Formats: sequence, C-alpha cells, structure tokens
Amino acid sequence: MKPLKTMLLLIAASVIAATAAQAAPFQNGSFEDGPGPVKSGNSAAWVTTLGVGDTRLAGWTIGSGDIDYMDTDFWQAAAGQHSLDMSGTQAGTIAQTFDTVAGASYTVTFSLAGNPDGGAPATKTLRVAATGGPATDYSVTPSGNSTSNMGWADQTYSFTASGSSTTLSFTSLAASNSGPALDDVRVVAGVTGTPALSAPTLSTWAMLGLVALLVGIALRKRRVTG
Ligand SMILES: [Ca+2]
Ligand SMILES: [Ca+2]
Repeated sequence: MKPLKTMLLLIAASVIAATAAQAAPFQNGSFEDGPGPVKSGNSAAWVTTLGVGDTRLAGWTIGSGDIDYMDTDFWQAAAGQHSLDMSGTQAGTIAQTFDTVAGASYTVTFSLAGNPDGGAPATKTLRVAATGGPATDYSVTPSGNSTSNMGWADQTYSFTASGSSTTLSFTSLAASNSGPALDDVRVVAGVTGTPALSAPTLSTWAMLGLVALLVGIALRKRRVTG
C-alpha cells in the first residue's frame, strides 16, 4: 500500500475513534423523560418516588436516598410538565455523566425552589458538584410559596472540565421528605451561551481540517517529487 494511502486511512481511523469515544451529550435537564405516570383523570398518581438503581429518569442515576418525580398538576414545574423534589422520603442525589472538553469552562443554570408543604427543614439546601469543580450549596426558604406559586428562580454553577467527560450531581441536604425542588438544568460551554454539544463538534471539525491540510501537503509533495 502506498504511504499516502496508508497515512490517510490511519488519519480517518483516528477521527472515527475520537468521535466514537464521546460518552453522551447532556440530556433530559428538564426531567421530562421520566417514569410518568402520564396523568389520566384523577386516578393517576402525581408523584413517583425513585430510589437508588432506578433507571427511569433518562440520563440520570439516583446515587443515594430517593427523590420524588413530580407532575405539574401536583406542583407547578419551572419548565414542561415535570420537576423533582430532591428529598423523596429522604434526602436524595442525582448525577449525570456527559461529554466535555478538558480545560473548557461550563456554566450550569438550573431552576431552584423548595417543597412548599411546610415540612422541616424550613430552609432547604441543594449541593451542586461537578468533576473537578467545587461543591456549592444553594438554599431556599419556601415560606409564602405554594404548589401553584413555587417561586422558581434560576441559579448558576460554573466548572472547568478536567477530562473528556464530567459527572454533574445534585444532592439534597434536607434530611426529611420535604426538600429543595429542581427543574430545567441547562449546561453551556463558556460564558457566551454556546451549547455544550458544539464543543466535541468543533474538535471534530478541527480534526477534519487537519486531515485536509495533511492531504494538501502530501499531494503537493507528490507533485514536487513525482
Ligand atoms: Ca421540567
Ligand atoms: Ca418528598
């Protein structure tokens, strides 16, 4: 096989391998892809408790304790139809691992409220952490709020990726069945609002650009020497 052809095949193989190595894009930040139940009249349950090992919340794992999967007919969601009480019957943790570019900075925006049922503790705290980033606590006191007036407010958390994938986690510190409420998690690269998805796409384009450059050099060399 000619050296040029061999080189091109090796480069093509490396591009394909690099693309395949991506874990998964961030998904289901609004928790709409979950266990339901799809509400049907007054007979359907409006809350489903998810414990460790439950895989029904797409993209997310339940790391400890349990969480309540809420329908907006039980309490108003920040976005879509569903949100979470991060304390199900006890404090819970959820986590998701997704593609990142090592060294790139990311901003996580999420909607935070609190279970308004009046249960203890009065102030509900949610801990947010990402691989290589700081654990940061966010607190909310839902006094005066109700299921139809949740008082959702956006919060932001930033981290710099330490590898090609990052695990983002949310942990309730409310050791009861009444915790911080979470919805509408968004992850963007940098501070300009570029979707996180575009980062691996950019690196793929960069590799394709390198392929074009190397082919150009090889062809030019061929013309000169041939
Ligand atoms: Ca939602
Ligand atoms: Ca609960």
